[in-house]
Amino acid sequence: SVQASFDIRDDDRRPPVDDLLGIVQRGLRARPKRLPSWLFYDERGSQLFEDICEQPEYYLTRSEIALMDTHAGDIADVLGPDVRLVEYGSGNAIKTRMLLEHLHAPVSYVPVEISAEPLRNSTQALNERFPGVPVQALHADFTRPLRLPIPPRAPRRTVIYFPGSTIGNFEARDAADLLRKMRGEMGDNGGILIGADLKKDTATIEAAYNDKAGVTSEFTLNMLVRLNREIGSDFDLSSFRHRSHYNVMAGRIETFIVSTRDQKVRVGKQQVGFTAEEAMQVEYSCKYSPEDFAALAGKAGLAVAHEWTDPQGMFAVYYLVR
Ligand code: AVJ
Repeated sequence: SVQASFDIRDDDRRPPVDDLLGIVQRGLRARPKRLPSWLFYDERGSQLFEDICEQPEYYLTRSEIALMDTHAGDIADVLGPDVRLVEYGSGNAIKTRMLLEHLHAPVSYVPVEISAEPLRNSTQALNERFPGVPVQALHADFTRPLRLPIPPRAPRRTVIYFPGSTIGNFEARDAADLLRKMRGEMGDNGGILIGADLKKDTATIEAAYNDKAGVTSEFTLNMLVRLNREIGSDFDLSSFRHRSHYNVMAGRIETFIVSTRDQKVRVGKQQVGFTAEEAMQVEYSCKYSPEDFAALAGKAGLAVAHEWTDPQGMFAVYYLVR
């Protein structure tokens, strides 16, 4: 019988998160002020993101799952047998399970994740569900060069899986850089299986980032809760609000934390001033038409070999090759 096996390796070159104060102070000196969106994902923020995925307005997750439900078999046929599957981020792994269920004799599954706890949980769950697939988890920042673990046997190809439209959080230049990095890691015969939200009417997109129940608003403001706890700042939660709007020209959701009054906030030893209605930028979620996405891939030296959409045409998954 096949031995269940999983192992979690630490990449010692992960950037230390202990310079949180420095990162935040730098962002608050910028004009306009801006903070990086990865700051959303502390434990509470990760839970709130999962709650967002359940909101009726947030169509992205449901659409990508519907897409996998319809096309996972076809996708597995395109990837072919003996694939090493490297996933950027390890999320809650529903889509990964749908893919692994159809893959033909996968060589290994390599989740790459910067947060230790989610990585441990998803690694264990996947190993229980697919005891025949060796899991070689990598605790690392996927935006940096990766040292992939040696596979248990020679794969026919390495496929990097990047679902969830996480690529949308990167501005055009950074998105192309990340794809180019993946291109190097997958090798000549490899590929990238990547999910990206499609452009559509403004009302549908804006509703997804302004749900009626206010979960997205809480998710956004939780960033300040986190900073108050972790760097000892004193953001007054009742004096800031969430704002997300769709910039049609740029093709992206732009999310801000808006100060509702003139105020000063202590951040470390500094006092940071906010004027009434001042907007601090915290997230972009870029939307791509299939043509936009092919152009982005082209900038990274990649071509779209296949594309799939869900039955309602809300979301797309692309297979990119050299
Ligand atoms: C996890 C980056 C895909 O941009 O849609 C959801 C994060 N932010 N609601 C997205 C998010 C606000 C999400 N991604």
